[in-house]
Amino acid sequence: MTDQSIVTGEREYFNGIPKIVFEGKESANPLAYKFYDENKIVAGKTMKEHLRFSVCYWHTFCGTGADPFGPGTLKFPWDENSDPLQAAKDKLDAAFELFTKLGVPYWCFHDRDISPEGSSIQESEENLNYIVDLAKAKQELSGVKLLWGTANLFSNPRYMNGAMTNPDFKVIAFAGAQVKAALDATIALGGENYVFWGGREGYSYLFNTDMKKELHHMGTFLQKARDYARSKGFQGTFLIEPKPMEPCKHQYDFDAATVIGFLREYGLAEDFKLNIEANHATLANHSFAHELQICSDAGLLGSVDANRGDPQNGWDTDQFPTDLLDATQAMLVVLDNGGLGSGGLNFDAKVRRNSSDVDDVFIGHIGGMDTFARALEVADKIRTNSDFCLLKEKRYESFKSDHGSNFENGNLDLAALADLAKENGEPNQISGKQELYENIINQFL
Ligand code: XLS
Ligand code: CA
Ligand code: CA
Repeated sequence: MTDQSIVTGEREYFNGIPKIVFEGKESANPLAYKFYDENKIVAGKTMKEHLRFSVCYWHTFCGTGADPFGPGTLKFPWDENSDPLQAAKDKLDAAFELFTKLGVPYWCFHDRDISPEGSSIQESEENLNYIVDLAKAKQELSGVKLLWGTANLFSNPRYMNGAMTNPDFKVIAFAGAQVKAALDATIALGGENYVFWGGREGYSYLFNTDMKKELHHMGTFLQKARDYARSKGFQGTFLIEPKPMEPCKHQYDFDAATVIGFLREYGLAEDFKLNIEANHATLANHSFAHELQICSDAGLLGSVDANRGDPQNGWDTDQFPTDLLDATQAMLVVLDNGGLGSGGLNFDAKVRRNSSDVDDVFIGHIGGMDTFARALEVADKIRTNSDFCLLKEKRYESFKSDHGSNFENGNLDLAALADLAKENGEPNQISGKQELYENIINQFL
């Protein structure tokens, strides 16, 4: 047995694809990193430590490219076995082959990605536990770790009206069983985070929906999920992933600001942070960096789903991130935040429906990893070799004066402000210098 097959099993699924290594910018090899050199030190840490890359299970091993106009185009050899549990086992072999060949430190999954739903809750739990045991052994052999686990509370038709926010209590109880098992699985695999993305938590029609009640149910459900996981020893971070629409017309976790308000209202902000997906940010008419900044300012930046949308359309295309400017702006916020903590950069991204070669999924991940490796270096240079940070600091320097700092600390009342205005007279214009900031970023790209 080779080193690889000890981790992955006897069969090679990504035939002929070698372990991907760093070859540098001049390399013409599509199956090599041009910028991601995992041991390279940037801003005091290795690239691997900064970027904490993760592969998602659902797009890469479950998404065959089906769309409303036609079936999947990607034929996965791990789906061939007619026994669903054997197929799940084969898929796990393929997954660890890809993780280890790419050299990513993390992976993440939904319960139903890794194991089939059974005909009863008990059977589903047995299936999940069976695969979790196998995954645990593979994690130990390979050193690949779990960034986060989650439960798929949106695909099964029972969740057509939502899970945690379903108008029927029986469905909420079902969701409870599923989340309990997914939390147990995440804990068993040493997951560093647990994600709640509000799949069908939202509404399609306002006038058949009691929004207030549904939001209260969601807050209560999340409190109980937290309490359960903590009682079982989970020390990781819970994450909520905002998205404004799709599948619902209106999703309750619309954007970062909405979610932060919700977490504070329900006493969840001590245990929960946010998982920001780039494509969801743009669907909410925000930039990726804006959403990260909102979280960072609240001390709630948890993790990132690194992908991109298509500027010409309005749905979640989940493309691999290749836009260097966008990634650099994101990394400026991440570096300012002091890193990602227990989060990571998870590629919630899929190859296009017509990218049907076996190497395409590798090329997609390599491109995403190189983009963020480059963005990390560029952002670090902007921060350390230019006036970029200083410019912003200077913009607010009037708050360092006695009066400015008194105001900031809440020690100046409105009448005192008015007196100071009379004393100071008309303020001088101070330029915002936007073009200068933009030029500095471009200079380092
Ligand atoms: C869907 C979401 C989903 C979450 C995990 O749009 O991105 O994949 O990341 O449930
Ligand atoms: Ca996502
Ligand atoms: Ca998405």
